[in-house]
Amino acid sequence: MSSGIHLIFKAGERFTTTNPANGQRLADYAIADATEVNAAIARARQAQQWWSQVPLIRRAALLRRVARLLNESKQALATVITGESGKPMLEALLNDVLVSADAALFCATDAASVMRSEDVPHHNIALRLKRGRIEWEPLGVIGIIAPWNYPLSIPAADTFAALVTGNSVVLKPSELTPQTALALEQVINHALDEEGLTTLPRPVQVILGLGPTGGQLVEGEIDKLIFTGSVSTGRRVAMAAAERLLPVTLELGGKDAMIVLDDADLDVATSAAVWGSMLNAGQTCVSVERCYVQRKIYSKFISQCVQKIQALKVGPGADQQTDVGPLITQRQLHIVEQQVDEARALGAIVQIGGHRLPELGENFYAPTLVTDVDHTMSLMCEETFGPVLPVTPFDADEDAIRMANDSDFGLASSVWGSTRRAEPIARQLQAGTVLVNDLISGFAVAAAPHGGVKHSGLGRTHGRLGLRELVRPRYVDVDLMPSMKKLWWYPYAQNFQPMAAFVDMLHQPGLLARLRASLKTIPLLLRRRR
Ligand code: TXE
Repeated sequence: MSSGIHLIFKAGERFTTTNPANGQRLADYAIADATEVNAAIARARQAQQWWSQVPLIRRAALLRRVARLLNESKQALATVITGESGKPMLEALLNDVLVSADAALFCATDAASVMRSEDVPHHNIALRLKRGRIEWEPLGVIGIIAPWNYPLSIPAADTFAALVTGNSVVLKPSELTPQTALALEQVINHALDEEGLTTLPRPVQVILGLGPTGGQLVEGEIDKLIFTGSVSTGRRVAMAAAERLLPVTLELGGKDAMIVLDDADLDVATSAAVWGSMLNAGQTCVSVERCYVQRKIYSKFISQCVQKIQALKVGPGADQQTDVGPLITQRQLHIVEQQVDEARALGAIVQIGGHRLPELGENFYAPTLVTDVDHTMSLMCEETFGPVLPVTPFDADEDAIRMANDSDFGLASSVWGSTRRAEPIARQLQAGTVLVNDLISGFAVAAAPHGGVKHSGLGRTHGRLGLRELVRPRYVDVDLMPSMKKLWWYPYAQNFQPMAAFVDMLHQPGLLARLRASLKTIPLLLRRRR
């Protein structure tokens, strides 16, 4: 094997999923081994042959059906998502089902403009008798490796973009949320049936397994990979992909900064900070991971946030009263706990929370606000992915910009205050998305690109830019004078001077000089005629 990814599974092994809220076993699944992964890729390759021949208008119609089916099955889907991921049902409904349905509709309406071929003008007079066009064609088989935090909307948006552009997909979901991916596959297959597109194999193949199954997908004969997950796994995946020059899009999380200026609406900004840091128990890549508040409003900001955190209802996501659910796994809880404990040991003050909630279940962690933090603490540098809001004051606007940019990550950030002040600050932040007086919602704008800078990743998903990453240009050039030999072909003898005059004719300053030069090209034309 060429990469550093080592396969550790054996044929016949299985894995089990559990409900993060109560630890109950949900289901178990067979792990796809190398043979099965390659068979899925082969099926996707075969499917792509017929799927890419389906006219774009029908592919778009399919995605409209998918949007309708997602809406019709929203309750059932939200139940599956909450069962596997632990998030509150309302979040599953909005941030997974609705975002996915919006993505399907976006692809259905906007793909035509992305796939439309473009005329290429020929400025050089010698090339005028030609017609050039850029045509866009699908890449082939797209491998998608998806995480567990948005188990429907992340793989769904990528899958829809791949399908509408004529690609097929092999999807490897997180081992923590396979049922959600199978439900997505079912919705797509149902829509294909309704649309009368019953040819086998299907254009979306789902393979289940742990990391090594994803590793096998990267090693397989796919044409592009979209990976969403941790920086460390993303780096390994990119190294394996580089071995075979496989193009990759990487979405690797963030350490998203929120800057609150002293002219911000305090009530709105504190509600935003609490929601932005606690949504999905903090397991959101475009969340609030660090908060910088201007000193004049700092103490009021802290006391309002603490009050609002106190009012949050923590519990199982299936309970409609719940605001904050459990963390996905014990492993995730350990990361959060370690970062908070380390910050505390280094002098940070936990204003509220900072402990587990064992009375609710083993994966629950209390919504937490930490002050007196600095950039020597992992809580301020590494992705926490937990219900923790670290807040620190700043004096001048430049200080906030400097601290926000002092990070290896650059996925999303937000600035709060008068637009007059906030917008210029937003433009100086190193991040793929910057929102002014809002947060996270950029992910829900189906037409907006999603992706980061620095260690947050490479490339973009979502929107027209995301669609563009799934097609390749082919330049097609047609000569309209097929019986004419070109002036610049052999033989070269005696052609240098007239050709130099030709270059002058095009590029020498001054009309007269260019006219003079054009006369010197006449021998070239006469010679060619003979
Ligand atoms: O991610 P992994 P994990 C961050 C977050 C979290 C940390 C770890 O900080 O605490 O990552 O989460 C598959 N080859 N994010 O362990 O390992 C794996 O099966 C190919 C940010 O869940 O990156 C799963 O499908 N694939 C993030 C996917 O990669 C491999 C979302 C993600 O798993 C593989 C999730 C391998 N060698 C976590 N090893 C975001 N960007 O939003 C694992 N996988």
